[in-house]
Amino acid sequence: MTSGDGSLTEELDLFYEEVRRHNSSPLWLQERQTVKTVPFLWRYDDFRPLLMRATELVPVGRQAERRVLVFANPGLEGKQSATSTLLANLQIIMPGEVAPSHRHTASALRLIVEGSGAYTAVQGEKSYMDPGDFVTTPNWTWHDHGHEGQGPMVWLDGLDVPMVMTFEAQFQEQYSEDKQPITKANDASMRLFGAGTLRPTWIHHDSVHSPLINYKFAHVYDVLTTLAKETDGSPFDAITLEYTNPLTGGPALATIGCFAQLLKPGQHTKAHRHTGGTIYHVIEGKGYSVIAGKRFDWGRKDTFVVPSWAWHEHVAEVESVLFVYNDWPVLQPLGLFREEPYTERDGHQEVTETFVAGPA
Ligand code: 1HN
Repeated sequence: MTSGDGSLTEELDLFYEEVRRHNSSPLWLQERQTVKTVPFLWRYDDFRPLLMRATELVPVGRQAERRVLVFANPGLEGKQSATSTLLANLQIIMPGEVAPSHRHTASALRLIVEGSGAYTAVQGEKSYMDPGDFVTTPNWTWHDHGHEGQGPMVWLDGLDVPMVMTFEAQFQEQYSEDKQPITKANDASMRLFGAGTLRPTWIHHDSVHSPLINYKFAHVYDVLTTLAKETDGSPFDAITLEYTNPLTGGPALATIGCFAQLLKPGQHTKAHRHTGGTIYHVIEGKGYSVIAGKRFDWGRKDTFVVPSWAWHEHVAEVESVLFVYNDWPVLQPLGLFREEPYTERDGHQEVTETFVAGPA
């Protein structure tokens, strides 16, 4: 029945062509969905010179509202994002510059990398930022940045832009002036809500996000190191603290889970995997992570990605503090969060490859 098979193939081709003309596609021919995000690392030493060159070539203003270099995961061709749902960028601002006020439905966080004297203003409140500070810009809040100090100021931006774009819920508005009016005392939210266990009863905060703008690193580091005297934390995640909304105990940002992780000198966590592509930024320290069998050496200010469902474990050569963020607040209530420990080889992966950082 050779000729019969031939005509069947021809008939199938004709059928597929007709289905395509109907703007449709047969499910049985579609590629099975797999994780496209790859483990990757961007070294700060490679990016600092690029950021400095950008300060000479590109002024911040209404043309380039933010001087930002976006980390593009090579597994996510054309998407220009660190994971499928989150952005990780480095932003640089120089003394005297103002990144003009706007608001958008994407939520943002800043993790300060270098410098001082710059502020972020959010909804009428200014907060000056120092290295290691975690600063929130919840969705649809007016925000602008300005630098009143000396020397370059750099931070890591984390945003849920790809998630918001997937939902096609992107809105953006410019403020009528570069700077929004300041209507509150600097860091007013820190005094009102920073105590965490004591809630100001006369304030009604009508938002799914934390009312706190700046979670100062000095406090976070103090809590981490105090706990480190008593515990190693989780075998998989060491001492990890979540940045929470003090009014609910939930995540600081409704769409982005944010954490600070302390690894003691010599600490080697056990491997596990979970859904939720995760971005790690090294606030301080030195060590390496094994991600899907590949070794990623990291140092201060480097940023790396652990894709969803990738085995990962961390090794600190000296005391290390990592800032960690992912999309768990969206996955969890939808029943999409899963987690699994690595049970072979006493919980440690075999290292089969070493990642070489730097330009292609
Ligand atoms: C944004 O508004 C900022 O406000 C930084 O600093 C990075 C990346 C994509 C979209 C909006 C900022 C951004 C951004």
